[in-house]
Amino acid sequence: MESNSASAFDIEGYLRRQSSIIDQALEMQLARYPGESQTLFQVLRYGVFSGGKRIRPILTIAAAEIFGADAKHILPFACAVELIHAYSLIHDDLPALDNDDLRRGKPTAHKVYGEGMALLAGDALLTEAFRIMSDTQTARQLAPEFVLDAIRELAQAAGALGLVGGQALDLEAEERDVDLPIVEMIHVRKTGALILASVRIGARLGGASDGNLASLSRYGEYLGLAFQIADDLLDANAGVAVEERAESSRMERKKATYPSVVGLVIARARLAELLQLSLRELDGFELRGQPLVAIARHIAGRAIHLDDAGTH
Ligand code: GRG
Repeated sequence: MESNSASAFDIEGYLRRQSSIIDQALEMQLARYPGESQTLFQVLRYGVFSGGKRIRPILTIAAAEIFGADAKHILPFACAVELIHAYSLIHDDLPALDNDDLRRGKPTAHKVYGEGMALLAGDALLTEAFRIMSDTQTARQLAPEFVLDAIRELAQAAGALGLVGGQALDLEAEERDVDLPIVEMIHVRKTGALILASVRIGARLGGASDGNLASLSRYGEYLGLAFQIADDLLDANAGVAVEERAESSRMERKKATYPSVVGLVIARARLAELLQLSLRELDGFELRGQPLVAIARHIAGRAIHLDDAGTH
């Protein structure tokens, strides 16, 4: 039995509505960089408006709304989270890192605009995120200590102990065999840190008590790991054994993934366990926690219900 019910919640509709609100807010935040003027601005927009699901900023808004926050005050911070995500993907796709030609079914930024421009667009997005959060207009709407907390949370998640550190560990792991604790550590930093920060930033800006922040932090931690395991399970192409996935760039580069270390069955069981653990943390929020419940189920659900051939 799942510990929190969200069966009546229309998650598809909710995600659609929220991602359109976030797209509009991103348009507003990036309005100073008109797409047509300078190549750098075109690359920025290419990275941000190319079909991302906006899961992280949606988590930020959903966490803040638990505590009755007005989404319009939270949106700049949600945008900042998405810009960090967009930067990380542009840089991750570069030849020096994952060397990917496609992202969301489209040519990667460096394939379209060249490596130098893609590198600079990532740098600009990273910096822009912090400009947006520290903008005086934005900061005036909220208590200064909340704004500072949000900035620190995002800096921590993006930095050497988060995304960048996780990516560095991942790079080193290509050179050697890795065990499960190492794979988890990479996932927790590379993928989990930003998802955790997305939830914590929303909770902090919403004014969560210490106890509620602790529950939501555990939810974010479980969800962050679940997100990566689900992604790796979905990536284990339909009908092809994990060991044989030659066409996936992650496998070509001998990337450490959860299914490749423990196998599909155990990875799926771990994902189901993480989903239950994350949902348990939301029990106390009752109806107000429904969006977060539904998001966790949405992220984990598709990958848990894959069969061994990788089909639904
Ligand atoms: C380059 C500093 C730096 C970090 C890179 C995020 C990352 C670290 C690498 C990206 C590649 C990868 C496999 C990341 C794991 C996280 C993940 C599954 C990202 C994709 O997230 P989605 O599905 O992306 O939310 P969309 O396309 O919806 O925006």
